[in-house]
Amino acid sequence: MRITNARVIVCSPGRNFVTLKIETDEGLTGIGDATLNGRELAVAAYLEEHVVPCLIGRDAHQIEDIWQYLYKGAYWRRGPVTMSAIAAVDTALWDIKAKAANMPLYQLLGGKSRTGVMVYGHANGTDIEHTVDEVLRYAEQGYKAIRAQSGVPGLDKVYGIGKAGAKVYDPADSSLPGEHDWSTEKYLQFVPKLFERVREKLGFEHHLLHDVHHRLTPIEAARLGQSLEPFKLFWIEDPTPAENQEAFKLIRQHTTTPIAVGEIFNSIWDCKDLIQNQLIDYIRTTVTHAGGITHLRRIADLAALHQVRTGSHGATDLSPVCMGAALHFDLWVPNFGIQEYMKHTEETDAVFPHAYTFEQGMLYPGDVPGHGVDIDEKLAAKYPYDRKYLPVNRLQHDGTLWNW
Ligand code: CS2
Ligand code: MG
Repeated sequence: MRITNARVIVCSPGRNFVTLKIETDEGLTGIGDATLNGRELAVAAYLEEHVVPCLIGRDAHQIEDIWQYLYKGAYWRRGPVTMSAIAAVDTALWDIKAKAANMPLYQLLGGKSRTGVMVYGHANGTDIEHTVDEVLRYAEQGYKAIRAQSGVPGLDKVYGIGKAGAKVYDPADSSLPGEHDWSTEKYLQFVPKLFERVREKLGFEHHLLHDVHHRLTPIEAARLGQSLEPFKLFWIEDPTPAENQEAFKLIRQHTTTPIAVGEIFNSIWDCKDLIQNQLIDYIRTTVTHAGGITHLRRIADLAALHQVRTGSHGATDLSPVCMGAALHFDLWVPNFGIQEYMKHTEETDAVFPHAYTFEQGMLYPGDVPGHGVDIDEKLAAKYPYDRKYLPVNRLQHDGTLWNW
């Protein structure tokens, strides 16, 4: 089966998405997500200018060879742009192979290891009581695991909290990078109070999660982890930037609160030391940003050796194509932990019709051949690209640029 054509489709049904569609001489097509929030067109150009010409005429069945060809063949290995582009090709080819086999993708990976995929939803509130209400609302909807983020007293804008009245939190909301302010002192004082109150109202039946979004130093993260121990969190996420993997040793020496890292990683090399030294408990790399199903599988297998489980990033800036592929992966992967799930808008769901469904805190990928997600190209064409940036973060007391 030969690849005859590959096209990049950029659309913005509420937010920007980059999709690669591969066509074959047997009439089978497959799609992959290549969305890199805030830098979308870099990946679109990488695909159009440098990858697509190399795909035409290749055997669509040779997924591994094509992966190696694009990875080693670029010479310039790794990086989010390269790896998102490779991921889109890889995901589209797995989609095609599964359609050719007339099977849902999870069957090709090795079949089901579980009945469904446990997901966590996002409860975001402007203050403690608002956040508690949101957590309870998610619990009522059947979620077994809930991430809680709250506005911090004295801080104007923080990660996870949308504009007043916004139904869904979307950080990439302005035509130039927006500015948030930050105070580690205010945050560290506040977060234990938040989780104390959430546990008081919710009890201990549900899993609770929290995203620190790279804002603390290792010793501050250690202190946060320690202060949250009574509230038995499922994880704290990205407690400190992870370019320096060694930094996590210090956090580990001080706390038993589980740690999750990886949404901005793009290869096994970014997580190798964290995994091998058991410095984290969950690896959050995605199909889209970490080289597709082929590479994610390699990361998960390394993680399994060290009892690290998966917890893939699933924010709405990853398209439904990523979510569909991730769910097949999650259903199979032996060391599955949890999957992040934020509902896409109705506009996005209409552009990307999909087979996955939600019920009682679980997602199910469905049983149609392939990964079960399609793109309505006519509808997509009605939503042209709309440049948007992620925010930056500055220290409140003197304006120093901090980690967002
Ligand atoms: C986040 C994301 O979902 C998460 O855990 O950290 O919301 C992240 O900020 C965005 O995906 C950035 O594009
Ligand atoms: Mg995160």
